[in-house]
Amino acid sequence: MNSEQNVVCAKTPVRVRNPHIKSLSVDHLYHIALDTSDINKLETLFGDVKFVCFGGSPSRMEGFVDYINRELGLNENGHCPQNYAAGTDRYCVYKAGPVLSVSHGIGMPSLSVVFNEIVKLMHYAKCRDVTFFRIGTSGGIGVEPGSVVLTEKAVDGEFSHFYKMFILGKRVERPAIVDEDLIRDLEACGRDDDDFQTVKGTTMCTEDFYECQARLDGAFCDFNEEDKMAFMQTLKDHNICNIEMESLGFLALCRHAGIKGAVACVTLLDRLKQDYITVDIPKLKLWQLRPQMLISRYIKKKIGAE
Ligand code: R2B
Ligand code: URA
Repeated sequence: MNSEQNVVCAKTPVRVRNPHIKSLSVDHLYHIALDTSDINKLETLFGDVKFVCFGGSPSRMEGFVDYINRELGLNENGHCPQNYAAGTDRYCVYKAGPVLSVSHGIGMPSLSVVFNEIVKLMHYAKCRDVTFFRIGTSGGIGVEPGSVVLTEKAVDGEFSHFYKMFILGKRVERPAIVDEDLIRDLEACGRDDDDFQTVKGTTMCTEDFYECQARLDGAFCDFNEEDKMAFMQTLKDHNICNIEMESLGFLALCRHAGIKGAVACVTLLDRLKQDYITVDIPKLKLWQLRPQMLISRYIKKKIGAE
């Protein structure tokens, strides 16, 4: 890549792939309770965002913004972080310096709604060079519980890496392509003295937590332990090392939006051994910090705050 191309890449704006947007007098980002009636305000508030970190639960993402504030030496007065989406209880949006911390709820439909609105927000705020992360939880397959898995490949329940949607009655498939450089850089953020391992692997992304993840403890189940273990072996044969519910949509949407993205999830249990999550709350809180630590180290490296 020559230096001119480098300069172009270094100023990549967030684009919205929708020609109709231009004709809206006010765009209502309904599920995050923001709108474009004062577009300058959006730029002032969010124009410096470089990293958007998504995670399932609002309280975890509030905790994450506190953590980033501490790591970057911001908010020294200890003010409560402001939830910019406080006008709704659908999602939360917090900010710490160049980092936006956003909840996405459970599953790809919920993720996709907030993803659309955050991409538009980044566009209206004239953000440039933005990287998206999903920082989440998952069930491991033969991986020590508490490990962090960086998704090298995301597949659905049929081992396909295409995120499928129905648009105007037609099936649309968008590939989930991982940014290998970003994964390599994140892997390099793991340290020898970490008390957990960081591994790269294939993630299976499902439509449901129970039957689709081969659990025997949901309200419905038409298979037995033997069937489940045979399926777990099939997952191992496909090099799948964790299961969760958003990676495929997240990575496909990042690629479709032209935004660099990666998924880092801690494993809460080993699905070869159990279905229910038994880790106690204090340990769960520590484990949930692990992918946050990796992303925070990456962010600090990128902004030269180390
Ligand atoms: C991981 O955990 C959630 C289900 O408990 C889901 O959002 C996911 O991907
Ligand atoms: N999240 C999931 O989707 N599955 C698990 O087993 C644990 C967390």
